[in-house]
Amino acid sequence: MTSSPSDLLKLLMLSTPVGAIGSGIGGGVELTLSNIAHEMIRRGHSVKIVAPQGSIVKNVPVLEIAGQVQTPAQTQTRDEPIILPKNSVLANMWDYAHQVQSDYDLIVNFAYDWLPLYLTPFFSCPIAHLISMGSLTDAMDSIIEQVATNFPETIGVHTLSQAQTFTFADKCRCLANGMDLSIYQFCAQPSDFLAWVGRIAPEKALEDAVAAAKITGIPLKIFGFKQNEEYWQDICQKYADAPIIYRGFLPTEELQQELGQCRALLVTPRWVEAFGNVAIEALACGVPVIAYRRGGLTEIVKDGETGFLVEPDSVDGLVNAIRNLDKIDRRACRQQAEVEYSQQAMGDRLEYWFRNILKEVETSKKH
Ligand code: HBI
Repeated sequence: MTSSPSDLLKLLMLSTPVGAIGSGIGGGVELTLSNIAHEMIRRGHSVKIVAPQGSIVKNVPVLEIAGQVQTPAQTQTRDEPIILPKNSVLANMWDYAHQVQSDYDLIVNFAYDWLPLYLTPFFSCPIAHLISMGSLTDAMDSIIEQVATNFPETIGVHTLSQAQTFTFADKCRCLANGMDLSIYQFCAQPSDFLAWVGRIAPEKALEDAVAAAKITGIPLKIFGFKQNEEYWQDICQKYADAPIIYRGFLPTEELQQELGQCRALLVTPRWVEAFGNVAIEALACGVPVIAYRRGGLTEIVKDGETGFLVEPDSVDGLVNAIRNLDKIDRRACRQQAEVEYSQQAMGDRLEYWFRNILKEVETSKKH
């Protein structure tokens, strides 16, 4: 049953297959999915989430699917073939979606995986794909391009810089991101800490933030899931005397409590961050963001106003920015989050995207 673009929608949202929602393995996309689900429900749409066993999303029905989790795409080489394990949770999730698709107006895919994109032409229900990372592998690039070409409007991304990592940037719809800012408390008077938040893995270059903490002598609080234990151990060995405190992977409520008290968030990506949820979380608490001038962060941080954009991979650049932090007004940081990244602002962008997809379906039916 398809609805006209202006009605309330029955939405089926399929999560990332790399791990349960709430485990942290899914990184930013876990938060993105939960925020979007909450905002769509607030607007009166009905939402059901399909996700790996053990997934939890507050106040949203989750259908948990068993099966073997998927290899994280960012650990793969560019020419790596598509890998589907036995009893793949990804395949099981999409088998379920195929069975129930006639109960929904739109399926929203949050997985950065080949299968959902390949299956798109075999579904009668329209599918909106929220692509959560930049270009990583040839197989993914070509299947995303195929869907972007054959199903116009259905490829959503977070930022222009993320879209520009693909050759078909013009076919991608930029959505930015957004979150429930009421969870994030503004903190005017910080303690003498710096913060780093994210999956602890090589592409996030935590070592640069640790090096900057060592040089400035300002303790660095590290929050996030230890995705790569060996990488963590290497940093601890190489920077044995750096003032770092590992705080673990905290739920949003606790994270924002500690993050808000920091003087700045350091964001040190080696890769093109599609967006930078952690940067919005920091801004929402009034915490300036010091980030490499690379990827999605360049479209978030207002250099000199809500933080600093520094020369990519330059620890000295980070140190210099840290020494200029008193130039930043913490209220300007909170203000930017409210204007650009509220749940409502994201909800408007999402609804507009969904309605364009459904309009496109209507028009293509007429021809
Ligand atoms: N890898 N295969 C795969 N599928 C995903 O959905 C995925 C991933 N790696 C990382 C990831 N999702 C998220 O952490 C980012 O999209 C934010």
